[in-house]
Amino acid sequence: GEKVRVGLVYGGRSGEHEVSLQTALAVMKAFDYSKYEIKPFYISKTGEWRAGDMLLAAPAGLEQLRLAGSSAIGTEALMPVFGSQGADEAADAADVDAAPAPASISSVPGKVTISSVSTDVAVPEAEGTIDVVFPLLHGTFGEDGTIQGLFEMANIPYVGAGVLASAVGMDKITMKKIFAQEGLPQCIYRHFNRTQWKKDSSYYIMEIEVALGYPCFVKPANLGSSVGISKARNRDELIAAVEYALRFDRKVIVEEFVDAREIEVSVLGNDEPRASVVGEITSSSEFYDYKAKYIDGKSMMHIPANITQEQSDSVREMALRAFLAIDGSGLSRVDFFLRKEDGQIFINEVNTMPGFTPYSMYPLMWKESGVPYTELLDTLIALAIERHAEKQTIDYSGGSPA
Ligand code: G1L
Repeated sequence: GEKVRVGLVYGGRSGEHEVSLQTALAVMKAFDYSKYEIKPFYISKTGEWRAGDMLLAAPAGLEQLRLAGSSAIGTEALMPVFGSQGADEAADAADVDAAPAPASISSVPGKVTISSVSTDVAVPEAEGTIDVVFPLLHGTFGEDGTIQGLFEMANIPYVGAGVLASAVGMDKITMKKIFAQEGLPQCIYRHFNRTQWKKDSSYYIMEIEVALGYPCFVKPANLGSSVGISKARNRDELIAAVEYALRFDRKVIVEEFVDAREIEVSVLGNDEPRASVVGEITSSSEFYDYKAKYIDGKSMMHIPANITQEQSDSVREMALRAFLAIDGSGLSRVDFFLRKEDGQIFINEVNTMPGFTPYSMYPLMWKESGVPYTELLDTLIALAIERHAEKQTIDYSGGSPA
């Protein structure tokens, strides 16, 4: 039958631009092209979007992914490109007036814009439409959930977490509040915003010293990357660490130091998620930082982790609870600390956009659990389509008569 048309969005303005590109290439190489066609969407570091031609086979290398030959498109252009498949149902469900106006993409030299009246060069509809989109990047606009919101508005199925889980997954403070409400064990922490710190730094310093002690870890609340994180061994270092973290976010979280092993689980599914075997990360660096993770390659993965059956069961159960608590969908990697002194398990974070090359922790834990990379892609796409289909059954009329 017909092949599934998958839009792959990658690049972006974040610091993980290159990681995203490498991941996109790995994903493109792993797809089964007898089942899928891939339409690449590249977002440059300046935030410019480029749409490539539909791919019937994997591209040879990274450079081709930058789509140098294609002209820029405005994000508005994504509405007809992505939205055409959902527009009919949307028009049926909504008032006729509220239905999206038929639109076309027109181009002026160097730029493509969208207009409800056809102007210069119209892109043939069948060329551009896609069935599902794979967003391989962090939020284009700084906070996460933004690109997911764009896909929601265009009514196109997309892989992974929705708006809420994506946003929660990026905010360490909100995430911890949800974990606490779910009764998940966590390390001790304090948090504040820039204004609170400016007004009351001595109060927060005292709180941190009494509740957490030294050393402690100071982090921007925003989990975009590990930039802005530092370890404080005394009051002077704490103040410097907070000021540093405030360069990257307006909210800061300070966590107690836990001498622990780092344990991770992959979760896959929507409302009935499954947990993979448990893995462990060991690092030679002082803490599992950006450099150790991506540059030095000093960290090591151990799958399965060398822990007891009881510990593994407990970690997997907590991972599923955490996933459901943040309203996860598609996938998440859930990270834990296993305290060395007593074996206590603490949840650290849920990552809705984990590393995703075939050599990353998330896919490797599934591989060890019997789900190879290509099957993982199939499952994620099926989950995206299922989730979208379920949403179509929801009554958004506000209860008004038909
Ligand atoms: F689309 C998924 F599956 F939800 C998804 C999205 C993003 C999986 C993994 C990622 N990860 C990344 O995009 C990245 C960490 C490679 C770059 Cl930010």
